[in-house]
Amino acid sequence: MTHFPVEKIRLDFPILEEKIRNKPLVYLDNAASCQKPNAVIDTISHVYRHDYANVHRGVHTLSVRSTDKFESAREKIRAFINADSTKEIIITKGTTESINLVAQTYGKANLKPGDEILITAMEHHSNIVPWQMLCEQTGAILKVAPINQQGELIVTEFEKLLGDKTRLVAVVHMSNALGTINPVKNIIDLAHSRSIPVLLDGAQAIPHMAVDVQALDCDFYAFSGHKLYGPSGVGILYGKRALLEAMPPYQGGGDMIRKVTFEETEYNSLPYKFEAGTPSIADVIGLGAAIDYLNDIGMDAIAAYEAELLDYATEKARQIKGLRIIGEAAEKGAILSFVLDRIHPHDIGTMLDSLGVAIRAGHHCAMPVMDFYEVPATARASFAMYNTQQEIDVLMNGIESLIEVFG
Ligand code: 7TS
Repeated sequence: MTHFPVEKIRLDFPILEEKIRNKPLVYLDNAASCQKPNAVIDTISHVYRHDYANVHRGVHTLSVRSTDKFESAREKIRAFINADSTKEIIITKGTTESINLVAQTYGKANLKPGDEILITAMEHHSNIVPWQMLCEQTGAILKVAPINQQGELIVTEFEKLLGDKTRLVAVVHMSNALGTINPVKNIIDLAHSRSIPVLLDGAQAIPHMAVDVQALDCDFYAFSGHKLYGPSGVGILYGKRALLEAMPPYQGGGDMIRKVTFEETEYNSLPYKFEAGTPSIADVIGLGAAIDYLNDIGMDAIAAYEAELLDYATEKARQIKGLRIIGEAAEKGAILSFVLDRIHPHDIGTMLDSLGVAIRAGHHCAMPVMDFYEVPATARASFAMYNTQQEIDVLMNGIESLIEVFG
């Protein structure tokens, strides 16, 4: 293993000291949500103890202070994904809300009956259902690009589905059910050569790799704070400024207006046009602290360490008879989905919990992926930068003893 200060990092995450059923916690459910470092917990606590007031409203000291911290977090988020301007950083509740926002604003304004939206067969429900709802509202048609048995997008088929009627491509950057990292630059170039905008669902990619929205040239990028070592209840929609300027607002209310009369309302400028109501102030500032923390470690170092963890886990898993890995893409992030002969994933999850190991068992909000592999569910171990090889050993030993008893 290359040197990565994992032991030092672990000390920053107080929950990792918890005992679960009298065993040390082995937390391998990071794709669902990851744990929070002291830097984030303390920042949020500090805001409520010292800085808290509503933002963008008051002239009083606390309101100015919380507004400054809130807007400085927006700038940290901008820099983290290398967006051109903070006007392009819309604060939402999470990936789900970010995608719904695009569907209900850009989508409703631009789609006519017969127009097409192109997604892939490995999407999370939150990058399927908002488009289905939009199709119901507009008469547009949802097209789905297929995947192969390794769990990779078949790019030639994807390209064939890009047609005269395609108005938007919406693709997951890294799949939560399979771990597949999609060739998003290639996808974007193919779509742009036909002047079709591309939304990337970055919920899983963002904690595992450096993301540069300008280098990718994506039109929209959606992610959640809680999968990025930050708080839940806050997420981001990045959008290219020209697109966001042209889009109608999402929700109406305070903060998103410049002038209101009963006859007419003038909307606020970007990014506030899309941010109706009081945001999750302390959590946004907490997300800024998560980004500072990650920048100190370095996203490239994190990606390299997690790649080693995944290789180690994959190699161990391949040695277990009766274990089938679901998702073996050549480009893969730190997610290991698997099934065992004759043992239901929920039983795997329950049994591993008795050993202190937290994994997720289920359809992972990607039911079409389960249908494709003809499994009702999978067990999924998903790794974060604070996981270790020793923890993977605990997982694999647990699986082996489970097979011995029930297999
Ligand atoms: N897109 C992907 C690829 C995801 O993995 C998730 C959440 C979402 C969108 C939605 O994010 P949210 O923060 O708005 O809920 N994925 C998972 C998961 O794999 N297990 O629990 C949540």
